[in-house]
Amino acid sequence: DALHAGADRVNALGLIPTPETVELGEGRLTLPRRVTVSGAPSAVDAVESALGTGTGIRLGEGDGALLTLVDDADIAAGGYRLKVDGSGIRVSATDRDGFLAAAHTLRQLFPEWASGPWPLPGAELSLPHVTISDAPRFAWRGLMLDVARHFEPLPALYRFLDQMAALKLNVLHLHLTDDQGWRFDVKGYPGLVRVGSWRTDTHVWTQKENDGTPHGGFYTQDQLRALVDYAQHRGITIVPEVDLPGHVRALLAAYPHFGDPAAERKPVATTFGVFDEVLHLDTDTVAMVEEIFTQLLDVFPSKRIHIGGDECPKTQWQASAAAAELATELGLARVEDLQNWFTDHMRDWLTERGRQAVAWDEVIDDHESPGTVIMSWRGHGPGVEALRRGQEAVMAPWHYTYLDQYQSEDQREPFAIGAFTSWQKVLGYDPALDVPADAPGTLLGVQGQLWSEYMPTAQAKEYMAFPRAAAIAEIGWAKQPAAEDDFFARLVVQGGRWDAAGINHRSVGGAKPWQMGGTGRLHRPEDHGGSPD
Ligand code: NAG
Repeated sequence: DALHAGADRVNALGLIPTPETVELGEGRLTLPRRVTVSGAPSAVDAVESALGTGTGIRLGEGDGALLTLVDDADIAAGGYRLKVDGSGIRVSATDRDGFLAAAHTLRQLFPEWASGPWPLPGAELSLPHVTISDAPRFAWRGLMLDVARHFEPLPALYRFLDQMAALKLNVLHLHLTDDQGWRFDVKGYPGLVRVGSWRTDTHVWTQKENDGTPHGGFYTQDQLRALVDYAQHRGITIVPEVDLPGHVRALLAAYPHFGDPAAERKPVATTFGVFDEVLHLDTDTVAMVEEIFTQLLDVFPSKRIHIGGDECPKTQWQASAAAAELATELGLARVEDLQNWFTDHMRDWLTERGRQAVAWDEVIDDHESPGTVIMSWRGHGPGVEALRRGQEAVMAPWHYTYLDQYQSEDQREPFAIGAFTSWQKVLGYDPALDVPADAPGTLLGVQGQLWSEYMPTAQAKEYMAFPRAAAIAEIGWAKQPAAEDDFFARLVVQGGRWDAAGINHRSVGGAKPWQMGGTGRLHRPEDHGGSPD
């Protein structure tokens, strides 16, 4: 019973992801708004940025530091030790990520309002006496945001990064291009955004017709550089994706000559699904692709760069004399191998520039592409296979990590893509399941996917992201699986933090009436359970 009461007290702190060990004392430490600090400037900078504006805390030099930041080479990469007692706060870590993580834990130990954008005047700021020791399980704890199907305005992206950092999520995979929109401005190819970033309207599945409303938007390279900077400062790597050689209707709407020479020109797609139109991979097209990636590398310093590779139908190539000729020239046995050739070409091209290709798992169907990081989405199996072959893998199986699926079976949920993935289901997923101990590859981590076909606004994306992103963070960070009721208790507290920050999360107590589909086009149809595609 005493054990249980202890666990309840720790759960009530609402720490997410769950730290390795937490020893909770009895007293509390009350802090002034100006906290004296000692430590290396980089550590101080990390802690200050992560504490956020909501606490109202400013760090400064002075006698008798209340906050002591210590460099300790014995602590694991990204990990930290944290002690709060009557005399102050002591944080040890060995790198910037560790100090950032410690500060985010500290922030969660403050009252919920401290997670908001501004301090509560006059309110007391205090912390429980506690000793925490912590380190991440995986290096890649990601979320993918699809800004192609529905454009995400920049301020919403910044808010998103803040929320990721608070949960110790450290990779934002930005899906920048797709059939329905091209969001990355490329010099020398102005049509990509002038034509490719807009569509005339959007298909509304529930009404079986288009909505008559144009949709679009794109980012300039400087806007993205600023975003990358902001993310980097918070320990988050932005991995950009330009999805090729399929999912290219937006590109081909602007530059049809990079597609099948015999195909007719089509507009940016206004419906969703998989389209036959793919790149015709001749020298001109490959030169264009390389130019796009040259500029992409210039904006995104991330070592890992996503080249797409999913859902590339081979029908156009199979019917094309030009594609057959190309395949012969390249010495390929089958015209279908053009995609494999392209994957390896881009992998080598990136390697020569000190980067590394990431691709969706289709690229290892009947093919080896050593050195390419495999993002396992069609299930858990392709990732395990990649690890057996000695490749690196990120687990992103749709059953467990696709956050575009319904999060409850309530018929009033806002319309979603089909299947059902609750936070409990995410929490129950082990990214390392069935990975043989002697598999030569490296399991980098796990990632949640926010495909945005049916998330027209930033609010809608937040609703689908939270709380499930917290479960992604948990399985990516914690070495021990969390019990559902413990995590539930923590999520209740976390919900208060999201409220303070104005995040449109789905409360664990159930969606608010105004978050339900309500009337009209976002209402989930009675009979809807299967995939709309
Ligand atoms: C897949 C597609 C994606 C789509 C999503 C919807 C991948 C890698 N590809 O069909 O374009 O938005 O599922 O859940 O997921």
